[in-house]
Amino acid sequence: MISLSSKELLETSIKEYIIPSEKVAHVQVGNSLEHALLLLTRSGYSSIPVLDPSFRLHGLISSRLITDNILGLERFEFENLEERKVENVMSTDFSTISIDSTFKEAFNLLIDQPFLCVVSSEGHFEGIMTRRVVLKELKKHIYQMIHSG
Ligand code: 2BA
Repeated sequence: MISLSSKELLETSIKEYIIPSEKVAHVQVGNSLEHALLLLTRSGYSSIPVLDPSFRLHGLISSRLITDNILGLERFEFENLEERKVENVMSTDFSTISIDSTFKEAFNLLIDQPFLCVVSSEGHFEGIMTRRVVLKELKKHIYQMIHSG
């Protein structure tokens, strides 16, 4: 592999670092909190995207948002999990990136978010870019610099 300078790496397209949509665990807008909690628990992820049937991104749902939502005065009201919907609980305040974004843009946003949803100009969900992928790439880059210098 040709080794890139740090500047070149920062300007690289994110295309090759994306986890494609078909490999990303997600829920649908109309799903119940019970379904979302089951999926989050089974997948092991703490937060996942919320999509509609046309694969448009609507928000993010996490175990923390769900447990917060069913927290009563003295106990968790688990009986509410079935009737409450993901779309009323999900968060919508987060950054996304486009398929044409650079590594540098993703890198800066991944300081504050563990993953970024990649959305096309038509609003379609293309996949995610995770902190892990960026850290792995930076590790490779730093090792190459050490061994070449
Ligand atoms: P978390 O679920 O909080 O996971 C934090 C880190 O723990 C992940 O970092 C990964 O290194 C590890 N991890 C957690 N669950 C895992 C699993 N089932 N298999 C393998 N490794 C697991 P990142 O890989 O940087 O991911 C950052 C965040 O991106 C995750 O945070 C999760 O919210 C989301 N994510 C990653 N891959 C996903 C996928 N295939 N589907 C849905 N969400 C995903």
